[in-house]
Amino acid sequence: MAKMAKTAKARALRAAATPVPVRKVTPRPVAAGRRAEVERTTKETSIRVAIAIDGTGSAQVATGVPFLDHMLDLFAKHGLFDLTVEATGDLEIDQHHTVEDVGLTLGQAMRDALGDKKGIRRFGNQAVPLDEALVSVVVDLSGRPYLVYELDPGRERVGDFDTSLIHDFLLAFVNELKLNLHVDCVRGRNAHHMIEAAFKGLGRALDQATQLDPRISGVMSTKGVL
Ligand SMILES: [Mn+2]
Repeated sequence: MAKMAKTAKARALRAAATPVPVRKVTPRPVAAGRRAEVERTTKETSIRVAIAIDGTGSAQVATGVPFLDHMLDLFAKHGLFDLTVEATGDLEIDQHHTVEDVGLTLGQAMRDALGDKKGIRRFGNQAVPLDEALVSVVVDLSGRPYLVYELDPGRERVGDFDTSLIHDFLLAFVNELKLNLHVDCVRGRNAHHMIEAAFKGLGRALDQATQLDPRISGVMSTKGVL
C-alpha cells in the first residue's frame, strides 16, 4: 500500500514537473454580424429578406409560391444560412414578378451581408445528385455578374409552377449579388429533381465561396478588389 502511494505521488510530481503541451485550438473564423436585411416594395411586390451567412440552415420562407419556398428552404439548409423571406406579390397576374423580385432581394441581402468580401474563399463548386438527376453548380463571387444556365427541365410546369421562372430568379440573384454562376445539368429526367439539385448545389457552392479562410489577407484577388 505504502509503495503504491509513493509511486502515485512520484508520478504526480513528475506530471507536475513536465510542461503539458498546450494544444492551440484555432477557432473557426466567423466575422461578427455577417448578416443583412433588405426590404423592397414596388407596385408589383413587397419583399423582406433577412440572411445570416454564418448560420445553421434554419429557414422561414413564405413567398406565396410553394415551389419557390421549397427551393429556398433547400438553399438555406444546404448553405447553412439562416434565412427569412416574406413576400407578397401580384400572384393574381402570375408568379413572375414575385419569383424574380425574391431573387433580386435575396441577391441584395447576400451582397450586403458579405460586405467587402475580405477573407472569403470566393469560389465554390458542388455537384449534386438527386436520384437520376445530376447538376453541377460553380460560383465565383467575383463582382462580375454572369449567369450560364444549362438546365432544361423538359417540361413547362412542376405542379402550378412555371419552370422557366427559375432562370429569371437566378438572373436577378446573380445581377444583384454580382456573382458568376454556372448551372449545368449533367443529366436528369424529372424536372423537380433537376431544379432541386440545382438549389442544393447553389447553397453548398455559396457556402464554400463565403467561408472565411484565415490564410487570406484582404480579398482573394490580385486586383485587390472583389
Ligand atoms: Mn422536393
